Amino acid sequence: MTASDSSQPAATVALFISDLHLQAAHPRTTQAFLDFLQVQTKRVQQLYLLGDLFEYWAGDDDLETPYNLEIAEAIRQVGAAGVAVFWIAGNRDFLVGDGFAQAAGLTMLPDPSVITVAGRRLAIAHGDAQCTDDLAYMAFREQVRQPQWQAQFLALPLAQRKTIIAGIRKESQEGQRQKSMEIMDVNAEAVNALFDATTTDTLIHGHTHRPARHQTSIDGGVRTRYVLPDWEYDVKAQRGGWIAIDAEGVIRRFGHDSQELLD
Ligand code: LP5
Ligand code: MN
Repeated sequence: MTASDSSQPAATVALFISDLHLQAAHPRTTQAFLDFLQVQTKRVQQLYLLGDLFEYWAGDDDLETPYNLEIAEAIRQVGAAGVAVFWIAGNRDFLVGDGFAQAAGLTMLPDPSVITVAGRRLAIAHGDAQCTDDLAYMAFREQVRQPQWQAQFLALPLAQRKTIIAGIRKESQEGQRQKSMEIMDVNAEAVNALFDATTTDTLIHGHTHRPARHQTSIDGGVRTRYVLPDWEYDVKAQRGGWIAIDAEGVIRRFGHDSQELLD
């Protein structure tokens, strides 16, 4: 009997999560993440963290905060158990550097990256770079992604960096109230440009907090864009979940309650 004849789904090979926005003030979300690592990563080969794992990252010297060290250590244990862990930075945690990567035992990847899982070639990204209609954000991103600018910021005392980040978060939240949902979503042309540049027809990304599977017909085929959910377990209407690829290359979406989302 071949695997496809079996009534059991094929084994999960790779898992994808993003936008957990982990912070000590959200203990249930933190616990949901730790449970996910314990339960779901058993027997998988790869775990992909696609950005905004942390509420914010002020620099690798913030590993002195016990909470951050606990998260890094939990990820390191997944790697030590034989899972290859990969990281794409989000707009909240792009200041993660080699210090954190080493503490968490993970490999940092560029945004976007092309990977092959179960013989299936696909692109992965955080998703913020495709929000090209959000001109204020694009200008902000352009500035803060410059290495020279980051070096200057990282030279400031940690406490001062955290104060500045708190100010930007406030600006960001206030700014988003003025922005339409369309402006804060990915731009279709930017997504197509990513598909063209990577010569892929499947993309997994986060950032927009609008979990979905979008299919678009193009000449000679279909392009599929999977969007990951953000995680929030410290509220009544909980959110969360992940994407899994099995040994046959089948992609599945799961919700905050670990139930498969059928669409
Ligand atoms: O994060 P999210 O999803 O809420 O919103 C994003 C965009 N906002 C951001 C900002 C981050 O939330 C906060 C940065 C985290 C830490 C980074 C490390 C250190 C950087 C140091 C910089 C000095 O990414 C938001 C998008 C939204 O996604 C949807 O795509 O709209 O974009 C913005 O809000 C950008 C604003 O439009 C422009 C930002 C103005 C910043 C003004 C600086 C004020 C300084 C105050 C200092 C006290
Ligand atoms: Mn984001």
